Amino acid sequence: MYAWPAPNVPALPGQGPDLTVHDTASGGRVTLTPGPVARLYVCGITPYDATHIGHAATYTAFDLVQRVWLDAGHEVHFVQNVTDVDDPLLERAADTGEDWRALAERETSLFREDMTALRVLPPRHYCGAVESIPLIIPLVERLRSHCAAYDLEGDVYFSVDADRHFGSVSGLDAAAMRVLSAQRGGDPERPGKKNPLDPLLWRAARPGEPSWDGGSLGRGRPGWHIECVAIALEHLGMGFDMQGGGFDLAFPHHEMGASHAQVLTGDHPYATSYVHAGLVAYDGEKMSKSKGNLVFVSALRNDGVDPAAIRLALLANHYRTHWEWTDAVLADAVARLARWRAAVSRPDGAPADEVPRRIRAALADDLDAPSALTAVDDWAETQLATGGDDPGAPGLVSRAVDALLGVAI
Ligand code: 5CA
Ligand code: ZN
Repeated sequence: MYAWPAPNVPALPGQGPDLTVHDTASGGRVTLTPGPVARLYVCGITPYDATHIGHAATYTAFDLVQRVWLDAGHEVHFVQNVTDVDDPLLERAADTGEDWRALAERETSLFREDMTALRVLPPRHYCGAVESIPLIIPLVERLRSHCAAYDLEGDVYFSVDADRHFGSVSGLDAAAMRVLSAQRGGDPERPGKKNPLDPLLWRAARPGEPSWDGGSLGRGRPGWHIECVAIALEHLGMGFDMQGGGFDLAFPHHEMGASHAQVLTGDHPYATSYVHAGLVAYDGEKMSKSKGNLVFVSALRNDGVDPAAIRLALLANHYRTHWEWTDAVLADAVARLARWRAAVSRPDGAPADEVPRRIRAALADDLDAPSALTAVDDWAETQLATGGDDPGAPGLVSRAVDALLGVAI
C-alpha cells in the first residue's frame, strides 16, 4: 500500500558519526556499522484506533534512527507493516458493527496524516498483512516441510523448539515467556500444543471471520509474527540492521519473528539489533487501545496544537524510558518551540558551529534526544540574551534541528 509524503531533509555540512544503540538481544550497547544501505524494519500499527501519543513516541524514536543514518552518509531502506487483519481489529469491528476493512482503512489513513504532520520519514515499502498473504502462505508451507510447524484442529502452529536460538532476543526464561505470551496474543493454555509457547502461523477459517484460500493450509488467515517476517524477508532479507518497536514487542513478537526467519533460512541472526522504545503512560497506566486511556495525535492537532510542539514533547523524553504524558509535558514543548523560533528569527547570530556537532553526538549516543534539545536550548539562550555577529548561525541551527530532529522551526 502507499505510505505518506516524505518531508524535506536539509543537507548539513560534514557527516555525523555511526549510531550506538541499546540492543535488547545482547542486553548492551552496540555500535552499528551498516553498509551503504542501512536496513530498518519498524513494526506498524494495528489500525483499529488512531495514532495515540505512545505510537507517536515509538515512531518518532525510529525516525531519529533514519535521520542519524542519513546524516552518517547511508541510504536507508525502511520497511513497515500494517496489521490490517488480526483479532483486536476484528473484535473492535464486531463491537461497533463497522466493516473491518473500512475500520482499517480509516485508521490507516489517519495514521498517515499523523505521521506526515509529525514529519516522520515514510517507509520505502509500507505493506499490509492482507496484501502480503501470498508471501506468507509459502513460508508457512516451508516451515511445515521443515517439520517446524504442526497442525492442531486445522490451525497451524510454529514449533519454537525447532530454533536453537529461540530465546536469544528477549533473554527471558520459559516461565516469564509463558506469562507474557498469555498477555500478548498467545494461547499457552490451549491443549494439544507441543510447547505452550508455540505461536499460530495460520488460523483456520472460523464462522463470521474473514478468511483466504491458503492452498495446502486450507482457508484461514495469517498469524501475527509470520506477517512481519514475510514482509521483512521479502524487502530486506536476513541480517538487516535493526528491528524496532515498542518495548511490548520484544516478547513474543520479535522473539517469534526471529525464530521463524532463522528456521526458514538456516541463518542467524534475523536482525543485527533489536531496539525497543519505552511505553508512554497516561493517567498512571500504559497508554493502550485496550485500556482506552488514550491521547490522540489527531485530537491534539484538531485542538490547534502545532505538530512540531507534539514532536518536541516526545523528544524531551529519552526513547528508552517509560514516561507519562501530561499537560505540563506539552506546555513545556510549546514554550520551547516558541523560544527556538524567536531565536532563529533574529537577523544576527550567536556562533552555532557547536550546535550540529552536539546534536549529532547526542543522537549517535543511543538516541539521546533530550541532550540534543539541551544543545539547542543553550544556543537559543545565548542568542536571545546577547545575539552575535554570525548571520549564518540561525539558518544553520534551523537546518540542523530540521534534518536531525525533524522539527521545522
Ligand atoms: N501491529 C503490531 C506490530 S506488528 C502492533 O503492535 N500494533 S500496535 O498498534 O499495537 O502498536 C504499534 C507500535 O506502537 C508498536 O511498536 C507498539 O509497541 C507501540 N506502542 C503501543 N502502545 C505504546 C505506548 N503506550 N507507548 C509507546 N509505544 C507504544
Ligand atoms: Zn510486527
